[in-house]
Parts: sequence; structure tokens; C-alpha cells
Amino acid sequence: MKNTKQTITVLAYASSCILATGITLLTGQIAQAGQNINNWNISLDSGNDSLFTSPGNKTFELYAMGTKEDEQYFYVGINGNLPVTGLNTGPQVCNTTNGNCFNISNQNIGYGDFFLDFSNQNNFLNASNSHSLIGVRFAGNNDSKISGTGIFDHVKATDVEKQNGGYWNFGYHNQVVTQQGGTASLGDLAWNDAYYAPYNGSWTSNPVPNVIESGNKIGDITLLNSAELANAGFDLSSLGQKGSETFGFKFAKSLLPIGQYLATLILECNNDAIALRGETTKIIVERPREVPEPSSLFGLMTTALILVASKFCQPHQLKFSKHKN
Ligand SMILES: [Ca+2]
Ligand SMILES: [Ca+2]
Ligand SMILES: [Ca+2]
Repeated sequence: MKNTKQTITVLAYASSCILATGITLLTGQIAQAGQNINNWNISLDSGNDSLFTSPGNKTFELYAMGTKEDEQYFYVGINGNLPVTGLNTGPQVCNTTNGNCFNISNQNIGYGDFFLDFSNQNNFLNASNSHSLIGVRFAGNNDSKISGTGIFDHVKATDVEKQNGGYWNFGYHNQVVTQQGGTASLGDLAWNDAYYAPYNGSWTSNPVPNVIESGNKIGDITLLNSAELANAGFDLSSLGQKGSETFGFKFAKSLLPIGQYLATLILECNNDAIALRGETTKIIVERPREVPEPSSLFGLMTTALILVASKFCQPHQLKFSKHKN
């Protein structure tokens, strides 16, 4: 675990933003077009919409997220600067400018849970309140309210930004990003897309949900490292931006509905977030038809000839009838 003094330096900027006042929201927005790479649906996030944790250090920057499906699995790949195990902070992070400190729930700031919304309600809050989300807890040490990793349905989400020295919502986060010269985005969506409508406004209200509050476990996931993802075709080398950490997970595709979805991933501190538009499809793999071996062909022909010959060789039965003279 890192000592507290080091932690103060690392998170100074993030915690200082919590105390900002008199904020006027800006309306600038940007959304990146999704890309298809090796059958991966890639969402490319802004490379400068994470606040500096120290000069030149953007520990929480997310760069890209991708999904892919095959006949058996649904894959998710994530790239950023934060390891899947998060950042160990010690018990508090403090603002080096004003000295205010914030308790960090589990002495670690990490990833929130991964959400899939197939509900067509076009609103993250409504999907959550109606328990319509599918959620994946892949970071086993985060502040999710459910235990263990895995995939869950009938999910309601809740927020943990306050326990992680973070930014309550996207409106607040965008404001500070803009002040620092960055351009916020949510990958495939603009930072203020209507899908996240309750979370784009005042910095003092509506913390955006970023972990699972409740749900029913429907399956296990398999964590994937960068090499395993590379073998599955997750290649970001052509994107022009990439973080130091690449990881992901897969689970049985049969656990998901077929249709359009919107995926959301928000860090515990909301110091970056990314969304992805996608669609699951029925994949039917046609198996190659077996070609009989030459010896088998000979056997079949021989059998056929025997059958034909036996038909012609059947003895004719003569019928006799008695006639009365
Ligand atoms: Ca980013
Ligand atoms: Ca935490
Ligand atoms: Ca972002």
C-alpha cells in the first residue's frame, strides 16, 4: 500500500475539484465514431478527458473499449492507464491546496461495473430504476454492492463517487476537464448525451450510478489479459492512442438478449467514463459437410449394386387358379 503522503500528491487535483464552486456548465460536446477492427466493435474515448492526478500523470484516463461476439462468447476489451485492480490510495486523499481530505472507502479507487442496457428505454436512469440493466462485476475489489465477480441481470445501479474522492456526475466532470483544456466524451456518445440526462447538469446533484446495487447472478465471467485479447483480435495499434493497461473478460453469449444495446463503464471516481453502442446477433456457424472417403464411396456403390441385383433376381411367383369345366 502506498503511504498517505504519496497519495496526497497523486490525487490532489481530483479532490480539489470536489470543492469547486460557482461552476457554469459548458455545452461543448464530442462523440467519436465507432470503429470495426477484426470484428471488434470499438468505442474510442477522448484521450484527454481524465483530470491530472499529478502533473503529467493521468492515471484514470480511458482510451478505448470494444466488444465482440462469436458463436459461443461475448467479449469485452478495455484500454486505459488504470490497472484492473485500481489504484491503492491509503485511507484518505487530500487537497494539497486547501488541505481538505476525503476518506476513500476501501483505500482503493478502481473501476466501476460494466453495464449493458437492452431495454430500449433510452435512458440510463430509467433502465436502472426498472431493474432492466445487465451488469458485470469484473473488478473483484471494487465498491460494487454485490459480492463476487460475474454477470447479473435485473440490475439496479448505484453511485460510489463520493466514497472515492470523485466527480459526482458528467456535468461536473466536463466542467473541470474543460477548465484544464481537455475535451470530454463518452466514447460513442457525447458527454452530455440525453441517455444520461439526469447526470449532465448541476455539479451538486444526481451522482451518476457506476456500480451494481442489486441483481441476480446468471453466470460467471472469465478475465482476459492483454495477450489473450490480442489472440482474440483486440488490436488498438491503428487508433493512435493507447494506455498502458489492456484487459477484459468474456462470458457465455447465450446469457444476453439478441438486439441493440448501450454499454456503460464509469470509474469509481468518475474521472473518466466511456459508452459503446452495439448489437448482438444470432450467429449460426455452418459446419462443413462430410465428404465420404473413397473407400466409403466404394462400399456405398457395392451396397447399391447388391440391392439392385437382388431386386431383379427375385423369383416370379406363378398363380394358379382352378376353373370349373
Ligand atoms: Ca478518456
Ligand atoms: Ca473504492
Ligand atoms: Ca471519457
